[in-house]
Order: sequence, then structure tokens, then C-alpha cells
Amino acid sequence: MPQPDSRALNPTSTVSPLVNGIEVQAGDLRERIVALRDDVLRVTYARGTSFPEDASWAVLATARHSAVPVTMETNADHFGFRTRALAVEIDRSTLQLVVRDLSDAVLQQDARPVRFDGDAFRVYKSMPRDEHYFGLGDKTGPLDRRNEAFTLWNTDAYRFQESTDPLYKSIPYFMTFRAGTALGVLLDDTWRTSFDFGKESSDIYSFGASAGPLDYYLFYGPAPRQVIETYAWLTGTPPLPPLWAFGFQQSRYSYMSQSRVLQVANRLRADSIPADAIYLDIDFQDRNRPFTVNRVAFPDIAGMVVQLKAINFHVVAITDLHIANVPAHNYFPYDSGIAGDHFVKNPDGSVFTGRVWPGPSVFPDFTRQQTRAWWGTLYRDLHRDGIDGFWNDMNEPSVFDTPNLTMPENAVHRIDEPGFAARTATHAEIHDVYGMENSRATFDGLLKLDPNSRPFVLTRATYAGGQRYAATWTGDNSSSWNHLRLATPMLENLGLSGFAFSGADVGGYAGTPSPELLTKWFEVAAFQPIDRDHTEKGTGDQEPWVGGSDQEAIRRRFIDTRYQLMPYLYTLAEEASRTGLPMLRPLFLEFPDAFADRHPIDIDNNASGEFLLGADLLIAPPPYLDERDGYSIEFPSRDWYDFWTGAKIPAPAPPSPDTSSPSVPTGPSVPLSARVTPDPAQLPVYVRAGSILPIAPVTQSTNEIPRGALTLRVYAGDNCTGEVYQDDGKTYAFQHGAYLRMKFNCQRDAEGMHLKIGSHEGSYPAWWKEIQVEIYGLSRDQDEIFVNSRRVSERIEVKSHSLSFFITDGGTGANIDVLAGK
Ligand code: MIG
Repeated sequence: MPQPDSRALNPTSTVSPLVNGIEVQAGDLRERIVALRDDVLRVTYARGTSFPEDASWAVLATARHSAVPVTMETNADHFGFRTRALAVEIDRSTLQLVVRDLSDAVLQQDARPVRFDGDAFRVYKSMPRDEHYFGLGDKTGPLDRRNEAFTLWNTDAYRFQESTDPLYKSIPYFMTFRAGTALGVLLDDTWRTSFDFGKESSDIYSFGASAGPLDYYLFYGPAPRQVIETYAWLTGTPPLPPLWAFGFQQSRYSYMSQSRVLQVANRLRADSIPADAIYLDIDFQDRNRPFTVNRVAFPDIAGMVVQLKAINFHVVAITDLHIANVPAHNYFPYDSGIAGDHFVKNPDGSVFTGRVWPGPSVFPDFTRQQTRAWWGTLYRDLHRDGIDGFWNDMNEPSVFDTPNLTMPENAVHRIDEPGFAARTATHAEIHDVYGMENSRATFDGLLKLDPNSRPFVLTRATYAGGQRYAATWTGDNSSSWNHLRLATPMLENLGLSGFAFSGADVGGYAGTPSPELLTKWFEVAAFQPIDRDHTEKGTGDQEPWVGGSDQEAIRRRFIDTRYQLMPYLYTLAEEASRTGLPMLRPLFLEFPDAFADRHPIDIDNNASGEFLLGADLLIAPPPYLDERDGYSIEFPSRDWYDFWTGAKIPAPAPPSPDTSSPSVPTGPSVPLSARVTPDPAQLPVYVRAGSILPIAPVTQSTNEIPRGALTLRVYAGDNCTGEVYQDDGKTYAFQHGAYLRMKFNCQRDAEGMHLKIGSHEGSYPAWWKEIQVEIYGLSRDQDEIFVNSRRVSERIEVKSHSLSFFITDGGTGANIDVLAGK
């Protein structure tokens, strides 16, 4: 059992009040707690004379420099203060921290003094029995991190499995959730960090680092949504990607020639499978050298791109960061990189080389702003050739011939960065931010090349805050049913950790999926933020037609559905870009109060495979996806509809008083459930009662203007609202008013339903002239429809679960009344 550092027990501690917090000193240890906002605290420790440099790769300067005044509250036992949301106490003798809400309920408390051990430190917190832990990006395992421990050290985890740790990304942030109350914790330390949620000790969780500043942020909900929005306030929101990024994306390692790329794209069109992007993996390059083209296999990239654009495809090209170490070969990235002194060094001052795909390679030092600017210029030719998206792989960084399979920890970076003191830093400090800074250099470089186009960058490695620069995927998964299952909690936790735009390789990367697995993967991924089919070299084909026309028809139907939902998806993407709320969500995020005891519903066995797309769609694959037995779906609230049929999910029969099973639970602890039988061709999807979903006619790509009406599917119920957001999908004109936003809401009363269609906000024109209103959940005798008090009598269609009719949308909104017939 480690002994607490004796300095932390110094009884002669002193306090200095600050306007926005306090600073406590005990021996040569100092602890400073300040309020950035009433609900956001920053906790920093100084060992010796000075606090760490106030600089961060993750946390925005605007947030770090925010402050609110606090009220001191100090007594014989503790130093403390209060904000308008939180009460903070530090024990005078142990410096242990307790944070309470204003009703005096403990939100978080140190279980032991902070432990220092050389450069390392560890923070220990009490772990209540009913507290749950989420976040840390796409670490594997169950959604809830409780009882698990994790290391953050970016790692090329080829063929990772459920127990593999560490993985590609380091996002040292988690959310605690207890009885409906959420709190965020961000440990802003870029060195190797670790998190233990009760694995070592069942009533203590802890986090720590091998070195670096002890500097963490605590932020209070109480709702989990608020914690996410505050995390975005601290670390930034993801910029709105181009619309095409939400289309279906086709990839493989690698399409080996220009003709093969065209063939695959043409086949998607010939088979009427909607798609928006096709990828060039490393074999499009000359001898794997980044920013070159293999002119034998790809004789005319620009011409190929023109042909692909003509059929509405966008091309994404991989651009790994390792630069071939080939002096005097007219290889511009190397020559210009050496000339500009852009590469990471060995301690003796020579340039570090390590073997990767191109052979011996050198590594840009992305912690230097001028190196990032240089990196950005390397995109000029591919960008000029019309390539629209870029893929930053291998940026943990992965190195094949070093003992640690990355750069040696003593490799030397030279930080030259606004907000940071110019200094050298070892790779041990920079490792976990290296991939993020690589993607930042790419994003910024693309913006510089074309300031009015929204870049699409996909990165594998990243750090907290990396959402500001790139979307991400979960790396080298496997073609197995278990990996399809794992993708859901991975994407959910990524979303809770700031990454709203993420996906897992559809069909799995390592291995070849059975036709049934590939089909089910297409079904589920149609409802995930990034829908990209990708596989490894040497595996079987994995395009949507593989496995026969019956399978293809199912996959097409789901991709069609994704394109019909595109207005909904894009509206969610725009919301994410403003608020940080992820597109794909665990259920507790929207329904923290599903149960009387307010536990997160996602930890229940019957909900463990479920996820939400936005607030309105619940996707409920079998908890184990190859399962053939029936399973129960648990809903987070009372009223839901079947997305496919429009039928209302029947409420469970009230318990009859004369049954002899008094132990069956009823009431608010069991909101709603349904029993389903798995079907290889179907996926259970439900809509929250009270949703208004914007739906488009199917197109073959997002470039095509949909033909026909916008459909609004209105699902009668409480809190009935919806929204649609549109813009040109490409540029930043939306920031200057060229967008279209419409809000909808509905109400029910004794007369019937009243639906309000909001007027057009913004100047971007709608592609539709008419709106088809499709109302679900009305009783059949409600059939008199009035639009702005004028009776509608034409093109009314009554189906088994819906009533539909058309209105013209001139942009000024409409009041619609659907009244019970006489
Ligand atoms: O060592 O570029 O995760 O998606 O296809 C393999 C080839 C390098 C790993 C990526 C994968 C990509 C592959 N890359």
C-alpha cells in the first residue's frame, strides 16, 4: 500500500484567497482551485516553486482564461469557497478535495491525498456503488467503464480485440453519472496517463500520469447533455463537415488502379447504391511515399477525379505522416522538410529515422506551427487534382523497427506554438498529441488552400480537442459479429468524448465477413455518423454487392434509408458543430431519468445493444448480433413508434389484479418494452413519440438535388418538436446567413392535432416547393385538415398508421389543424 506523500499531510497549511478561487500551500506543495464558470473548476498543483505553464493542446485559451468571482468559506477544518453552483472544500491537513452542489450533496470527493512519486502522480476519488463512468474515447469493453482500467498511450493496435489497451487515441476525459447527476473530469496531461474505475479497489477510482502537470477540470451538469456542452466549451466543437461526408463511403486497402476505382464507383451507380465517396489507400502512391502518385497504376489522377465527379463521387486520399528518408531523389516532402528543419530529432541533434511503409522515414514535428504550415502546403497538388478529403493514418505514430513501435520517448520535439513557451519536449510528452497535431496541420493546410471549402479530414490517432480538426474511425477492427457489437459502445463513448463524427469500418477491417454479417453491418452503420465500408489488403471483396443480389437488395434498402434520413442526419451534424452533442448517443444522454432510481438505462442487459441517433431514433440490434432467439427491447420512455411501419408500440397490459405473480415489476421502473425476433433482413428502429422527422426522397448522392417534396413525419406525442437545417453543404456561406432552418412543433388537445411549420430562417433556398405532412398516431376519425384555416381536400392519403397530405411551402410557415371529423 503506497504511503501518501508526507508533504500532503503538513498541518501548517496556509491559504491565499483569489478572486476566483483559492490557493493552499502545505510545505512545498501548492494546490490551486479556481472557478472558470460557476459550474467549471480547474484544479492545479505545484510541486516546488511554480505552477506548470498555463498552456494546453486541448483546452481553449478562452476557457482557461475565464473566471467568475467566488465567496470564501473557510473554517477550522477546511479552506473553501462557493460559486453559484458548487461548494468546494479542501481539508487543511490532507489537502483532500470535496465538491458539493448547493444542496450539500457530494458530487465528488478525494478518497486519499494525491500521491506523488517522482514525476508521477495519482489522484484518488471515492467511488459510490451506484456511480457509472463514460468517456475516454473509443476504448473497448462495455459502455460503462466501471470495474475497468485503461492506459492512454496512442498505439497502432492492428486487429485490436475486446481486451486490447491502449488503442489509437488518448482522450483523458470521462463523465461520472450517478442517480441522474453528471460531472465531467478532464485531466489535461499529454504524457502517458491511466484511469482505474474500481479495478484495483472497489470503492476508489483513480487517475494519474507518468509525468507532466497535475491539472484537471471538473464540470458539473447536472444533466449529461450539459456536461457534453461544457466539454465542448473547454475543448471546442467539431467544425461542420461537408454534406457528402454523411453519404455512404466506399474504401478498401487498396483499390490498386485508377480503372478499378472507376469500376467500383460505376458499379455502385449501376446497382443504384447511393454513395458519395471513394478512397485511395496507400497503393495509389509511388513506393508508399506520401504525396506522390504511382503513375503506372494511376496514370491520370486528375482525369479520374473528373470522371468520378461527373457521377457525383468525392475522392478521399490517404496521406501518411512518415516522409520517406530519401535524400537527393527529388522527393519534395523530404527535400523541403529538411530545408525547413521540420523533422523530429534524436537527442544528439540528428534527424530521427524509423522504418514505416516507405522504408526508412522521417517524422514532421507537428508541435511547431511553421512545420504545420509547411505540411499544409504539401496538399497543393492532390488538392489541385480535385481530391476532396484526406485521411491521416499511422499517426500514433506507428513505427515498425523501434522497440516501442513508435518514436523513442527521448526523441526531441521543438515546441513553437502560440501560447506555449518555446522549448524542446521529449516524445514522451508529445506522443499522445502527435496525431491530433498532424490532423490539425492537415485541416489548417486545406483551409489555407481553399478558405471557402469545408475540409474533410479523417484521423486515426488524436487527443482531447482533436474534434476541432478531424473526424475519426475506430481503426483496425475485425470482420466478426463481436466487433459489430463492439462498434456501438466505442462510437457512443467517442461521441461522449467530443467526437461527434465517427465510424467503424463497415464489414470489419481484418478478415472477410460472411454475407450475413456484412449485411447486418450495413444495416446498423446506416444509422451511425460515418458510414464507411473498408477492409484490409488480402481479404475478400467487401462492397455492397458481394454475396449475391438478395444480400445486396437488403444493403441497398438500408443505404436508401440513410439517404432519406439525410436531412435529419445533417441537422444533427449542424447541432453537433454548435453544441458538441454527438449524433450517435447512448440512451441515458437523452433519458437520464428513465427509471425511478435514475441509473443509466444503457447498462441494463435488455438495452445494451441499443443506441440513439439524435434524440428521436432508437436503433435496437440484438445485444449479440448473430443471435437467432427472440430478445427484449427496453425503451427509455413510455411512447414509441415503429420506424418502419409507423405503428405505435403497445403499452404493456396493466397487471391484472387476479394473477398470482405479484413480483412482476410494473410502474415507472419499467417504461416500455417489446419482444422481437431477429431477422437478417430487418433492424428494429423506433421513433420517439413527439418527433418530427425531416425526410428526403432517395438520391444516389448528396450532390443530387432531391426531386419532390420534403416529408415531415410527425409522431404524435409529448414534447412534439423537430427541426431541419440545410445549406450548400460545401462552403462557409452558412456563416454569413446562407442557410435554411425550419422549426416544427405540434400539440394535441380534445379537438385533434395542431402542427406549426416554422418560417424559413436564413437565406438558403429550399430544394422543395411542397411539404408532405405524414402524421402518425391519430385516431382514424380525425380527417378534417386545415392549413392556415383553409380546408385541404386533395391528395389526402390514409394508410394504416398515418394520414398524409401536401402543403405548399412558401417559406412563411403554416398552422395546420387536423380535427376530428363530425
Ligand atoms: O498498417 O493504409 O488503419 O485503415 O487501410 C496498415 C493501410 C496501414 C492502417 C489503417 C487502415 C489502412 C491501412 N493502414
